[in-house]
Amino acid sequence: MKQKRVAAIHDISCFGKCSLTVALPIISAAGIEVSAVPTAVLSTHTGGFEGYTYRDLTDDILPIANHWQSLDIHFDSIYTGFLGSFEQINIVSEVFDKFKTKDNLIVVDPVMADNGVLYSLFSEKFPSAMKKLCEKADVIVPNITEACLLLEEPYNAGPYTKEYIEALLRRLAALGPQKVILTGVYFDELQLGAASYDAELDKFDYAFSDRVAGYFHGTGDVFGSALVGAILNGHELADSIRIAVDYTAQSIRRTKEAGTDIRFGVNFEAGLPDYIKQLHLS
Ligand code: PXL
Repeated sequence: MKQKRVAAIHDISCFGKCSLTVALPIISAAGIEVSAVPTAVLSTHTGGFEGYTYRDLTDDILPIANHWQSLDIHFDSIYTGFLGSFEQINIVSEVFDKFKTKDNLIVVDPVMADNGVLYSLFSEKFPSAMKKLCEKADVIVPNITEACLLLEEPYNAGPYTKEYIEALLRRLAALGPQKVILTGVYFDELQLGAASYDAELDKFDYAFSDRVAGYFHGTGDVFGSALVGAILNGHELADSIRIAVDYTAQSIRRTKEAGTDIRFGVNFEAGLPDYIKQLHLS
């Protein structure tokens, strides 16, 4: 069987386990080749550390893509996450145009906010640019805060109802993507998880896990990467969100039990053998 290949377009936060340092190991463990486009190099991610370095690599993105195009390299998926500026969003949109085919998957995680708050790095106008990028995607993976920003509506802290979640999913799909996966979904205080909508099948699915109290950094990227690995291995959306929710929740539980600083990221590494098993790769 031909090995699948993903282009992962994210920053490298050298310390703190998120973006490329999460996407590379998880998607590789799923048996998929990962080509990396680093959009910036930071000493740490921006979630709770002071004085981090930030080297912008915006000017390198198109030359990398152009070189790959000259080599006739194709991708089964392009997976984007944290993008640092409007210019990067526009350039990534151009990269989509270069590599989109009728059967590959553009996956956009519109990383920009959480818990009702836009990350401090971004201006109020950033969500409308991210919305344009989402319109070009086949799959989007927002959390509820990002979903509300994309739909230009006030944040709702929850707990949610099925009607609310399904209305959000339908409206997000109406922006363009055929598949929408919403994270941070909960109907009561006991469980937390994800909901998905496949517009072509008009089908909703849910996956939950017991809630672990606290906020753990990088979990959106762990979830997104595990999801990309599952989808590209041919799993249905319902199965893919269950695999990604279980893997992320286990990573959080392990980290909580170890008492690790929540800024340092979660221990996703110890769960890789089980993730591979869930994908039926071993
Ligand atoms: O995990 C999302 C993320 C990725 N990259 C950087 C970040 C964040 C979230 O804060 O700061 C640099």
